[in-house]
Amino acid sequence: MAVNHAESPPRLEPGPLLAATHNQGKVEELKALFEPHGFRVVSAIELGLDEPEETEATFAGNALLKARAAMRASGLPALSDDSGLAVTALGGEPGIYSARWAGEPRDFYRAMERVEDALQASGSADRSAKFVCALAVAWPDGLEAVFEGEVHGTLVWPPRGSQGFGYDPVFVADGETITFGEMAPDRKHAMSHRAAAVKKLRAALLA
Ligand code: ITT
Repeated sequence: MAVNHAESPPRLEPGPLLAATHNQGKVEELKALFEPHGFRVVSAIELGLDEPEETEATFAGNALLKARAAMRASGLPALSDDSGLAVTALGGEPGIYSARWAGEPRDFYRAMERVEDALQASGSADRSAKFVCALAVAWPDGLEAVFEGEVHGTLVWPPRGSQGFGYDPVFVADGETITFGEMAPDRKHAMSHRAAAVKKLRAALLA
């Protein structure tokens, strides 16, 4: 899905690209996905930008909010990523609250355990889930665009693997036997929710 708030959004010109995220795992993945196309990804962490409060109710809304805040703080076109794990038997939770389920300071083993406990308590045998990623771009002239990607799979317990970040060690994509946590980064990048969103963004905004 591409929700273009612009009649015809400008092209993204290869060069420096401000990644409006404070999550180092996302920065690494956005680098791997964009740098082969001529971009040099600079993150909000490197620029010391403030982290805005995520007050919207959707992935796309929060992605736009983060891109807008970084664009205003830097004066540069900004790319943000709002993403999360939506578990079918939990009615889509933790969804936009995926980072918040890890508490402060963030502890993703605890977040994965919380998902597993909720699944057990639900009594459901359905362990299906999906990762969702909304990528938003905000330009200094006020134009904006959002692109969403998903990957469907199953949750396993206990967690397996130390690659990736967040909930990767409990997620097995459909058709795979190993978790994203056990998978080489290039292979995850060929099938992930983030890669699906990047593909749509590239088709719309890159020459
Ligand atoms: P920013 O807002 O600064 O970008 P964040 O970590 O707070 O960083 P989100 O609010 O979008 O980002 O939270 C998304 C969470 O969902 C993230 O912290 C991960 O735990 C999880 N997540 C998203 N994509 C993931 C992926 O590819 N693999 C594993 N977990 C992922």
